[in-house]
Amino acid sequence: MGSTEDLDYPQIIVQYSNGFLISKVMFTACELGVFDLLESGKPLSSDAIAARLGASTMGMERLLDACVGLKLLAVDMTQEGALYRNTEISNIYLTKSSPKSQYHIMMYYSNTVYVCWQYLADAVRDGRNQYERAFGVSSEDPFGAMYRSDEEMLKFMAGQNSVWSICGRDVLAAFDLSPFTQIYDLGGGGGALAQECVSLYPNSTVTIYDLPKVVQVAKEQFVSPEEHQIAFHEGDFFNDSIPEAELYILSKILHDWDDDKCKQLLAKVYKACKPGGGVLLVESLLNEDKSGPVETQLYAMNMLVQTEGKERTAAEYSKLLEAAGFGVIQVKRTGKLYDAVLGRK
Ligand code: ASE
Repeated sequence: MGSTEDLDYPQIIVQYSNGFLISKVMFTACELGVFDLLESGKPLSSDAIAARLGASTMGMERLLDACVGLKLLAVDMTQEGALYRNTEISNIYLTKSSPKSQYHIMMYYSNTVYVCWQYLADAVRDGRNQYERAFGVSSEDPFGAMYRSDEEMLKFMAGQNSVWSICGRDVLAAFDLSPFTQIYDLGGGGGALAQECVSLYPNSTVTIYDLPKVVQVAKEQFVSPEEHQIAFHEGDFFNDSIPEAELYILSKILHDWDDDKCKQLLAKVYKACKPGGGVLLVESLLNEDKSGPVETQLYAMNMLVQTEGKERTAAEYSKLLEAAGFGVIQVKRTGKLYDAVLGRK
């Protein structure tokens, strides 16, 4: 038959049905601080963990056992009973204070994205984001909705920053960007990608261009004033001017917008760009026939639920760049979540 699928026990159906249970177990263990408590390396009993985290023994024991099943925790049977400890992966990615921590993006998924996905069927029927139904806020301006409170904005910025702590270097190293010293990161948010950029290209200065309230939070909470290679510019890139520079980074920006808005923005960037300069798109690329990667297809669903945009193929991004005037377009797939497309003026 050529299929490994047992039709009496359809593994993928079971796995996919349980997918959200798995996500929620991991998110909840993060939220309650299980991995942070076990970071010191000392194995603890479920009683001790429950007491320290102010949780019920019964609930905590069940959560810990599920984490063991998911290989997010390990357990040792001792005379004192079961003792739980972090795995190496949990120590690196699930604790709050690790440099590669994914804690903040998980909290954003768990508390915001998860709520929007409750209305996935409505999003498919309506063809638009679901802020109205999910949070009772107008969905006309997607970033007005996403940044509906300072707390939501902060959670989004911290979440995006955690993504760059594991993907930033690869997308910036995909091309040799050392000829560009004057760089603008449009929609640069919390600045983690800018920080990777100045560390990888020590001769560069990166200006984070973002909405005034985003820039304020970035300065206060994310980028140290000692970071002299990073500057800030407050503005709305659709309505305000974009200063001249050699390279513009648009990382996960175009996927938030429809083709018309993307063309508007890229035309503005082209005008501002120095001759010989360029634009670097950082996005998760769909295969040309849209057959995958599945992570990108799922992100495309999320763009439907949360924004006005979509995920695109390399050819679609190239067309947008060409329409704005950019030439010599190069595409580099990194093999990780985010890829890079470079266009030159
Ligand atoms: C955006 C990126 C994200 C807008 C909304 C978003 C992410 C989550 N919500 O530009 C991060 C990427 N992850 C997914 C699921 O798309």
